[in-house]
Amino acid sequence: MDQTAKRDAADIPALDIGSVEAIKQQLKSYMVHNVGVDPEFATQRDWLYALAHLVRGRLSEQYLETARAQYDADVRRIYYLSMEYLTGRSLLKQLYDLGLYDRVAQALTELGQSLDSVQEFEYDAALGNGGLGRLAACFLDSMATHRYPGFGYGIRYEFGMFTQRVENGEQVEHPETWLRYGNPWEFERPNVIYPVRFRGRLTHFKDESGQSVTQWVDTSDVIAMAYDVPVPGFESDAVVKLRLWSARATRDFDLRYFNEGNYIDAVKDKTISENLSKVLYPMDTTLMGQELRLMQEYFFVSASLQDIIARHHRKHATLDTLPEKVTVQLNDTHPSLAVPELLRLLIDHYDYPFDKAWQITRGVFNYTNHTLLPEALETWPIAMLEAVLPRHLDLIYKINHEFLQQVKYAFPGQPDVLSRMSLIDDAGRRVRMAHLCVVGSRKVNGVAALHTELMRSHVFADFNRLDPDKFVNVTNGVTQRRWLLQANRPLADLITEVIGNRWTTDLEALKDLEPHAEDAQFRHRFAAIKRANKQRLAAMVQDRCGVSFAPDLMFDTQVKRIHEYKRQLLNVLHVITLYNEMRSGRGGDRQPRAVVFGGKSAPGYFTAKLIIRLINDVAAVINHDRALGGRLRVAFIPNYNVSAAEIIIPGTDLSEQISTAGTEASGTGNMKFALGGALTIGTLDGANIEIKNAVGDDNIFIFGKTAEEVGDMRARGYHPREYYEGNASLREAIDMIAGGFFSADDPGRYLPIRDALLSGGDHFFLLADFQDYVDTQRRVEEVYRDQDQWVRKAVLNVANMGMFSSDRAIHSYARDIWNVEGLPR
Ligand code: 4GP
Repeated sequence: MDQTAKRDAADIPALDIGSVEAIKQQLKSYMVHNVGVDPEFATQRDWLYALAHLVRGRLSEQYLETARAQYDADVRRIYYLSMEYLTGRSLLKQLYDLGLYDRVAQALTELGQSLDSVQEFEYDAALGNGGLGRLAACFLDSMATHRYPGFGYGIRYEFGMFTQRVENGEQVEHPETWLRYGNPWEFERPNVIYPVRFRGRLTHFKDESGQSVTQWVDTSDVIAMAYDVPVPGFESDAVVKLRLWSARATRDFDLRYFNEGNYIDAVKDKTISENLSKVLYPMDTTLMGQELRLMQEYFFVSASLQDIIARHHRKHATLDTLPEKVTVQLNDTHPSLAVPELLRLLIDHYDYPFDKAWQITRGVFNYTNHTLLPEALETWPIAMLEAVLPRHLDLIYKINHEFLQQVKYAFPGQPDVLSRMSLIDDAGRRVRMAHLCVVGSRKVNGVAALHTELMRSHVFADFNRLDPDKFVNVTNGVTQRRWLLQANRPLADLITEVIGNRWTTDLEALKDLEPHAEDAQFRHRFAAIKRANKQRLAAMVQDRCGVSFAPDLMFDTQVKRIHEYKRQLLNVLHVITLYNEMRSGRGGDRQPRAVVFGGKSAPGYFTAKLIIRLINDVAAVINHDRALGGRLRVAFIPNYNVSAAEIIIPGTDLSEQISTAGTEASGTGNMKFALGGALTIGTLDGANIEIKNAVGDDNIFIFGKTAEEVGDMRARGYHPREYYEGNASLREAIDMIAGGFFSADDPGRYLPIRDALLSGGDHFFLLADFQDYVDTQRRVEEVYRDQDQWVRKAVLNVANMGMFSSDRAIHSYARDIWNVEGLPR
């Protein structure tokens, strides 16, 4: 090739999308050339695909520019390893990011379409369960916006989070076929493939120089194939790549069987291999310990590390510099096998001696912990590891040996410390993956101040004594682009009109709103926007639940995964109490309210599913009780997901964040609600504490025992029955549930709930916090009745959300953990 031809090939062509007219032409062209449909007969979904492909084309241009700039600057790269990405829909996000929203809306209108309806055809990408998956999505957005050289790795699940339907009041899971029409955002990369090895056995021998060598042989292999999804930043021209792995069989058919005429067996192997990326495990903060899950974890970690190494090696021709040029963030312990996998690749494929390989490995990783619940800390049976990943088990033993030497030296004569810190549990039967992550990482972080403190003082107390500098806090954050700009455009516009738009990339700018809390006209407009958002939510509730909500009611919302520690049941006990008071007139004049619930339960979590059913049963009784005159309404919105959240959160007055203190690592819903102008009723748990500090005690409703008090009660002995016996309204509510008041067709249905509270020990201290919760709800009502005061507080909440941006979180990861800077514009 001559030089001119080379230069020509290197030019990245740019799509013309500068005007409405040009966009219209492009859309028609994409409709014909990519979708293959006559624009005259195209459906709304066809228009969605034409548009998505056009936008993806633009993102691809930007990605290539970003990649070139990063390569040339030889940047230190951030790799985010996560089993989960809860992205939701992407179309509107990309249009806002590229500054194309208005032009595209206009172009579609001129083509006889509407952006609003077209975007409804996009499926939510729900490759995650909840908190940590949504956090990963916000983090990619912030990295792209602030031009950090980030790169995400995960799994392209064919079936993401299940669709939840409510049938007969019960959660029923249906598979989510989000790929049915293809994912218009991804690029398939049949050339980017890596083998991932499983099972087999180890052989040991000495090489010519007398060094002992271990070989992993006779493995069964699966191919990991890449799909790339570009994630743009807001007005940044930078794009972060999310690379998702899909499992392929190494051979499509086993020819041996095929030749014997056994066609079915010939494809069986293929099916088994491809199961690896078939389905997301729908459990959050719980452990399931199944072999397929272990294999998924290893599958994506191995492919990702091979890819990272290949990229580094191409440029640097050595792996000695890996810690200098690469930092890998482990999102929870799910990718913990990355530690022994990197070690293995260095030793087995690049001939590093153990010590040097271990030194490199330890310089690369960092680990984020997302939960302290003991039942959620992953451990894997040694027998399973031995069968599935024998080489990794071998290396884990070596790491452990090395590490325990160091512990012995640091804490001489303390064998109990050794057994507490070991990577292997006391019975010698399981590997503690969190310990593996801590030992293999440079930095370990918690996700809110209290959580990090508890991590240092409890689960990782010994590790903290050994190496206190390793532990840091990075409080979670959320992206204001999705949760304010996109989900709450009227409020975003009002804010921009008043203080300018700096907040879109620097949320601290919201502080300038503070004086406007005193401006009656501003408050009036703010309140009108809330009212319109409530109407939008009411329409959704009507549509999905058949329940009417008048906008004058106080909209009181609890949406999140259903889990005992999050205490949806405490909310239900309050709803029943309110119902009893309204019916009897006992409680005086109460503020009418609409209570919204939403969230999924892990499919095998009996109690959580029973709580969903109870909510629906309670809702049915209350909503049909004419005596109430519509003063109390209750709805459970099925299939809570990112798209539903975008409507529910802006339409809420009161945000329920009521977990038992010391159990919710951070929460991020709490931040999204406050940013949307809701007031919080919450415990001193997770990031609620930091929200309280930011907005001030007068602008949040705090109740309940502190983490310390809960710990003391647990240590002293807690007797929930005393609360039951001593509190008439609590007793009445529990007796109604247990006596079949809400389940006349099956009066004993909720006995397990009473038993869990009264004889089972009430693990999450609902009864201890009940009265304080009820009293605090009364305070909420008093303030709500004074709308002027309420709106003032709501404005102050928004104004003080500056620190809860995922931008701030990413800047602190970059500074305190990654040691990386964003590229200049
Ligand atoms: C969640 C935590 O429960 C939540 O408090 C936190 O805000 C979120 O991670 C992000 O850090 N944990 C999970 C999980 O999602 O699966 O453990």
